Amino acid sequence: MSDAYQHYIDGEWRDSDGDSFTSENPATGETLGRFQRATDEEPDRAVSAAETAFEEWRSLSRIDRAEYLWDIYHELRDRHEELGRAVTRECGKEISEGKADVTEAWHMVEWAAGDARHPKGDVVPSEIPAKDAYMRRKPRGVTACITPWNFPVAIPFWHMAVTLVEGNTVVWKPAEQTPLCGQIIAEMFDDVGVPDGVFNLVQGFGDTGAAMVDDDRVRTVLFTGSAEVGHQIAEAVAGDPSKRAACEMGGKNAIVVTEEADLDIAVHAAVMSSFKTTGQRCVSSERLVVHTDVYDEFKQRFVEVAEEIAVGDPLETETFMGPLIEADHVDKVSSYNDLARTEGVNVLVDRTDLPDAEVPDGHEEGHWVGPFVYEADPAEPLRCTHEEVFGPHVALLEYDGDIERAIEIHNDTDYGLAGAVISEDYRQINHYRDHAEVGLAYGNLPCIGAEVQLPFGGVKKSGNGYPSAREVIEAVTDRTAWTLNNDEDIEMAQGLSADIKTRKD
Ligand code: UN1
Repeated sequence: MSDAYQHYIDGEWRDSDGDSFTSENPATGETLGRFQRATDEEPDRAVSAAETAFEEWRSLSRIDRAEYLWDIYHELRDRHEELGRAVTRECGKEISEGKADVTEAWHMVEWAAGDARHPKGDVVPSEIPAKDAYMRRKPRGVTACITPWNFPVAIPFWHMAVTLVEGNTVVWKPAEQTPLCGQIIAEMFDDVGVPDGVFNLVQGFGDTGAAMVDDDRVRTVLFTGSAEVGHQIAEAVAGDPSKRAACEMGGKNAIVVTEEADLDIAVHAAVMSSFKTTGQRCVSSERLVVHTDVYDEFKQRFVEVAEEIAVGDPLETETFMGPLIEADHVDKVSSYNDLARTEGVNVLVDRTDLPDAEVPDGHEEGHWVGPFVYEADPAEPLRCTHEEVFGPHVALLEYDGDIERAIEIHNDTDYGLAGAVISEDYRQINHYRDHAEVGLAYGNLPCIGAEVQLPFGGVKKSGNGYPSAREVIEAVTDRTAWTLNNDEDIEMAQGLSADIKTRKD
């Protein structure tokens, strides 16, 4: 299968005996590359390589490990334009988003590599003056990283940068929709000469991810993706107390617009949150909870933008929304739009089937879907206002009364990832901050665009892990409470006698 890109295992590019699959540009249908699909053998080999490499890698200093990451950092910066275009071509996000994906990646690498020179652990007091007590961290070992297609460069580095600096080794499976970005990243690791087996790339589908999760030698699983798969992973590791999974899943995120809101900010934040990445961020908002006093004006202004928003070639800087990722996803989003009608909502904008005239030349094979906006009764238990669609499918939910009512609607979902409040009243903002059931909360901002220095992750069904910066350290290391006696005698705390008494005494 020489025409297909290979796996990268133990410092070598390797063929497998499996089938191959292609990566397609979702805006044009153009084939971007052919990739070997892992059989059972590749995850097994990659985990073996990572297990063998672990002892030597963990024995380097954190600073030495981070030097490899600094080289990657420079590659990401030097190749920003080229990589940003690759992201856009492979996953369809408009070009400023493609480039931002790469920027977010180097921010994370910068954080992780810079952190290597920072003090780590705590010096803890002891009741015994001659005892020195410390909290130290040790790497756990082989880490499986399973990442989604919508941030094909940033999220892999959320997972891998800190994990590697902490001394773990990695087996990575990128999403099957974005194997080319995976290939480019693996080439970078190869170029900077990371020791063999420390970083391994296995290209494949869900069966490959499952094989990695089930492998007893894998100590930690980092996963970002759908709630369905995340819950399967959490269940799969639940039976093994030595194994750990940090899973970050989806959301049915909401923005609350109060009666005190600045509507310029409200409309701007809602449009960004609902339509950037064509609604395909786990943090995208699919619900806008708007106070009755400003509802009509907000609705009119939001609908006006949704009608006009530029859907088209994501490589063009004039475009706001690119295509959806794949044909199946068009079916899914369209069926939720149909479901909303069946559930009796009032449709305000329906650009589900983009007219041919709006599809740019040469992009007829793209997976085009425009905004779908409707109003619904927040008191109704509708599926369309409670299930994650992962597309430009947006409900306006009108509320009357105080901020408590808005919060009830906001929290009326199994998920709890991201949300925002738009208001000029600091009491309402503070109430939202304290009562919104989300891991990422924003005031007078969109609910997308988190920065790497903050924890990233949700509550409720949205996940059990924070796969960003500091929190990844918790996931990929074990703590040791280390106590050293500097005296010649043993003295115990809590009044515990250290005298040894024998029958002769
Ligand atoms: C995701 O949608 O899966 O907060 C991640 C943001 C980005 C990451 C989104 N930093 O929008």
